[in-house]
Parts: sequence; C-alpha cells; structure tokens
Amino acid sequence: MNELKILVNDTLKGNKRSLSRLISIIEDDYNKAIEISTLLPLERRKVFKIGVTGSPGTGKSTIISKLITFYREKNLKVGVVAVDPTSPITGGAILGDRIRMQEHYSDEDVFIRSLASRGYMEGTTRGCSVVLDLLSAAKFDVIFVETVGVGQIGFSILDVVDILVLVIMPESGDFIQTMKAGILEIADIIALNKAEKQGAEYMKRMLESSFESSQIPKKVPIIFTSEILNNGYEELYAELEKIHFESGNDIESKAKNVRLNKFIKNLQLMFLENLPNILNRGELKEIQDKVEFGEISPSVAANIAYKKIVNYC
Ligand SMILES: Nc1nc2c(ncn2[C@@H]2O[C@H](COP(=O)(O)OP(=O)(O)OP(=O)(O)O)[C@@H](O)[C@H]2O)c(=O)[nH]1
Ligand SMILES: [Mg+2]
Repeated sequence: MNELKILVNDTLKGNKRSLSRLISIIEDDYNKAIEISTLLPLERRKVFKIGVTGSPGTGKSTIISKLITFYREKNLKVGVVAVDPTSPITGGAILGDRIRMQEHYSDEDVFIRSLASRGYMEGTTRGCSVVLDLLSAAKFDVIFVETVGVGQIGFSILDVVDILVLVIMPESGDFIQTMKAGILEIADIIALNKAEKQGAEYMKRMLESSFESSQIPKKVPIIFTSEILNNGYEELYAELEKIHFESGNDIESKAKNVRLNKFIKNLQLMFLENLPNILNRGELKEIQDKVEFGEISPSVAANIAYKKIVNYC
C-alpha cells in the first residue's frame, strides 16, 4: 500500500497524527490533494459545518473555543480549521489560535488546525474542501472554519460551510468594512463581540437599520457576546442549533449546492492544472505549434482547440 493509503486508513481509524500529516501534504501538493480526495469513502453522514468570519482580532477563535464546549457536552467530535488565504503561514496567528483554544488541545475528540496557502494559492478552496472531507470521513460531527474575510481570491468560505457566523466588534470601523464587503447579506448570524464595550448597543441599532433599509430578505439574529462578561455564548449556540435543526431542508438544499459547486470547482481546477499537458498531445500540439510560429491567430486557435476538446467528449 502506498504512503497516502496508509495515512488515510489510519486517519479513518481516528489517528490524529496521520490526519495532521495528510493535511500538511494537502497544503503542499495539489496533485496529492486530489489523490487523497479520491481515497476517501463517500460521506453521506450529515456533518455540520460552521463558518466563522470577521476582521482580524474580532474574537473569532475565542467564540469558537466557547462554542466547542457546548458541542463537547453533547459528546460530539469537533474539528476546527482556521484558513488565512491572504498570507503565508504566520507563526503569530497560529500561536494566537493555540492560546485561544488551549483548553481543548488535550481533548482527544477535538482537532484544531491552521491552514496556510503555502503551495498553491488558487487551490486554497480545494485544499480546504479536501481537509473538510477528510475530517468528515474521520467522523467529526461539527466542523468550524475560521477565516478572515469572506471572498478573497481563490477562496470563498461560502462554498464549504452550511452556516456563516459573522463576528464584528464595536469601535473598530468594522461596520463600514462589513457593509462594503457585502458580508451582511450572506451572514446567517451576527455575533456582536466585545459587547461589554461602549458602542455595542449603538452598533446593533446601526446593523438593524441597515437591514431594514437594504431590504435584505432574511432577518439575521444579532447576538451580543463578551469574553469579559462571559456571556452570549449559550445564546449563540442555541441560535446555531435552531437554524441547524429548524431549517433542515434549507441546509440540505445548501448542501446540494455545495456538493455540485465542489464538483464543478474541482473540474475547473483539474483542467487549469492539466491544460499544458492536454495541449501537448496529438492534434492540439499541432495547433499549439502553429500558434507559436504565427501561422494561426491565438484566438482562432483557442476556438478550434476548445471545439476539439469538447467533441472528444
Ligand atoms: N474585551 C474583549 N476582548 C475579547 C473578547 N473576545 C475576545 N477578546 C480578545 O480579543 C483578542 C483577539 O481574540 P481572538 O479570539 O484571537 O480573535 P480572532 O478574530 O480569532 O483573531 P485572528 O484569528 O488573529 O483574526 C484576544 O486578546 C481575546 O482575548 C471580548 O468579548 N471582549
Ligand atoms: Mg483566530
């Protein structure tokens, strides 16, 4: 058996060291990520994937750490993946996550991991989605995906989660940023964190009025959370569970979209990655040579090549 198969088998049996090793391989090597995804069993069990997004330092990791406690009380296995697609691995951020979620590190049924976009920027979505498949196959029940921002190049958290929690805090200019990025419209729950600070109530009113004026169809719950006062977390958890169970159908239809999107994205990435190889074969190679020597215009050639590829199917 090759190394990847052994690692996948061990991961499915619950070996966290093998899981960690596989994630490093996924981060580093796009083709191996593809191979790993083909080794995973089809996962039909419902895994609840919760996206937690917001500007740096708003308190995402702190909130996740508090929420983990509730899910662990129900004896569910919890995974956390922190993705930062904008910067290469930074010791600081990872250290921060470790400190924030420290109390859970020794728990056998909690797995926390930061993902960096080391090797292949464009593949971050794919990398993250393979990691989530891996965690699902390893029988994690709830998976948190922490990201800074929502729609950076090559990565959209919405492609991979069931529910999105937006974390914002008062006094930070965060509100304007959030509005600009259009994140309000896609959030399912807003955690107004650091709620002990002045300005929290004011910010809530601003949010509510912007919901009214912007005709966003759904009413997004806004929940105050505070580490200092140690409150709001239970309410946030209850809201997550409510959306999770009450809108079961909604989540299933979202899950269908997620699966389909994943299929299409994978295919796109495979094409992009392998196009140079495809073009080096047979008739396509001849067309490529003609373009190179100026015997045919690149756009006409692209058109012919495209038709040949499509007809081949
Ligand atoms: N005053 C106050 N500080 C908080 C609260 N929640 C979190 N913090 C602090 O805010 C800082 C950042 O918290 P994190 O949970 O690491 O924030 P984050 O959004 O995960 O940060 P990045 O991952 O670096 O983007 C830490 O020092 C926390 O202790 C809160 O409710 N009130
Ligand atoms: Mg964090």
